[in-house]
Amino acid sequence: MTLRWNKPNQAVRFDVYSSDDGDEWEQMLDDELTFSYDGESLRSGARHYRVVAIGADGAELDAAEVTTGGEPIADVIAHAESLPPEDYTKGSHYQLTKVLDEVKAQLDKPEHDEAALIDAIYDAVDALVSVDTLLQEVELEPSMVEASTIIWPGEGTKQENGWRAFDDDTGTFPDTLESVSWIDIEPGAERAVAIDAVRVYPRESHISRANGAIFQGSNDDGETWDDLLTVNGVGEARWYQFDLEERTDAYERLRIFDGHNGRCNLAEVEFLTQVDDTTMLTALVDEAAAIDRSQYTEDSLAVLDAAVEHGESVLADSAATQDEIDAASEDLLAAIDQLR
Ligand SMILES: [Ca+2]
Ligand SMILES: [Ca+2]
Repeated sequence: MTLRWNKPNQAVRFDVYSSDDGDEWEQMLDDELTFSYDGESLRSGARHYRVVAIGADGAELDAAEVTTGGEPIADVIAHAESLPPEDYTKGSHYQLTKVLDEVKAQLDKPEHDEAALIDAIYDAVDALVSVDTLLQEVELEPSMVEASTIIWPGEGTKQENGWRAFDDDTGTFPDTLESVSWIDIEPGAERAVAIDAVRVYPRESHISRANGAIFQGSNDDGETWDDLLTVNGVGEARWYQFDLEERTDAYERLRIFDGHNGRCNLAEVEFLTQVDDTTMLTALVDEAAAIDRSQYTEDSLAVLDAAVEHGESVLADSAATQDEIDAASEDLLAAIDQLR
């Protein structure tokens, strides 16, 4: 919240006061030549401000008051509900939906603390975790990487040249001998992995050479290549992340193809793959463990226990797919709902 005002003629200094109730005032600025004041943004309720203009002789020339307020709770709820679930981990978004359900239930009661409910929503929104936290760098080894030529002007090996894009040093970069060149990455059939995003750091002295590099994948030993991404928009010496529109196939071979005389000058490259999202299932297992069992029937607890046991086995299974994880979450959610 920023308060701004104009300078009346003859005013040389300003005082600013704030108050929660309009009766008791606290001085925030004392005799300052400024035309704005940064106050704390309010989540709920109201706060009053009073700006006093002072003349050269120290006399009060003019004063004005304003009242600021937080958003109405309906707007806070609407904003929280408008956040796209796919941008966040399933578990963190589930916690937000639970808070919103609870807030709406409370709002129906005559004696509710609206400020506390608004705080609870803000806290749950703050606690959302970006889905980007599930992106993991694909681990490569020097033996998996090879450039199409040795290092310009005629040094090292093709492997050493290619590895310069993966050596975790933004000061080193592949530099090929030819205007059409490439870097091959061969994770192999067993380690073939689907790609969700690519991060790139350009060569600092030749930044624009990164633009035009084409990331490709092949599953027929390099006979044919699928284009996955063309780098563009790189203009500074920093990391750029390119999120692919959809997850690629799992490729046994990847290639960074440079047909624009950029000499494969990418100082660093990271292939990112999204790991399965177990946050919702984990949250539900924790929620089930915290349930007061004395409140429920043995039959309904038996259903819950079976769903928890299955959920824990899915969490422990490193080969479990996202569909299996989601199905276990739904079962567990239903088992919690059916408690009687
Ligand atoms: Ca790296
Ligand atoms: Ca490097």
